[in-house]
Amino acid sequence: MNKKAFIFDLDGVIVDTAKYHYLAWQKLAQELGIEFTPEHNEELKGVSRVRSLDIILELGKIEASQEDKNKWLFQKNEDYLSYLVDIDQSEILPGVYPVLKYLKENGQAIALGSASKNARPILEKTGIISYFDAIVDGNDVSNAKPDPEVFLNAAKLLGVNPENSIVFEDSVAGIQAANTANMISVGIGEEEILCESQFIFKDFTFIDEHFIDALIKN
Ligand code: B16
Ligand code: MG
Repeated sequence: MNKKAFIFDLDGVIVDTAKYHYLAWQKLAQELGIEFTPEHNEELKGVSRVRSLDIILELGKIEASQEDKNKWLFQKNEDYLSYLVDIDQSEILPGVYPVLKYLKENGQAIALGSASKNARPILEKTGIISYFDAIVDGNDVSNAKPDPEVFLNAAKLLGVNPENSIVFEDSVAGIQAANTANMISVGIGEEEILCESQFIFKDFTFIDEHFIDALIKN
């Protein structure tokens, strides 16, 4: 049997926590008097917390001390975590669960490849952590997406070559990371934004078993 590595990004792919990141960043931006729109937020998807703050401060042309930055990073994360208190499996995006189940039933290797340092509690709360044979998150990497480190580590942990790995991603930085890693990139979201991905689907409800079978066989 062909064994491939299926690597899932978290925010915006498995769960819709991207909206909570947005709300938490927007609150901080407002407090700092910076205009922060959903368009700006696209640039933050898949990007580390530290880099996200820098992007927002650049937007507002604000130069800050490390002390202030640490304070704002903490505050943003506290606000973000407050949205996660009550999350459960209803937060899993449509079509994701059947794909995870199908992959498991067909003996495929599954990993998480996320920039988030909050990934594990999210997988636990949504009840799907047992589907993952490996988890690589923001606590495990030194180079953020678009660097391929997170996906290369995930494939390595699964014992599968990058060429036999498939990445599901909703961010431009993540698609670039997958392409650089020499993996198959599957964009989840809008075609205009994720035009660098090899395949693109609006969401997981458009991914059927034939597509998964083809990825496994080829
Ligand atoms: P945290 P992903 C990313 O997760 C988010 O897309 C990005 O917006 C966020 O800044 C980053 O995680 C860090 O998250 O603050 O929880 O450590 O999409 O790579 O799963
Ligand atoms: Mg994402």
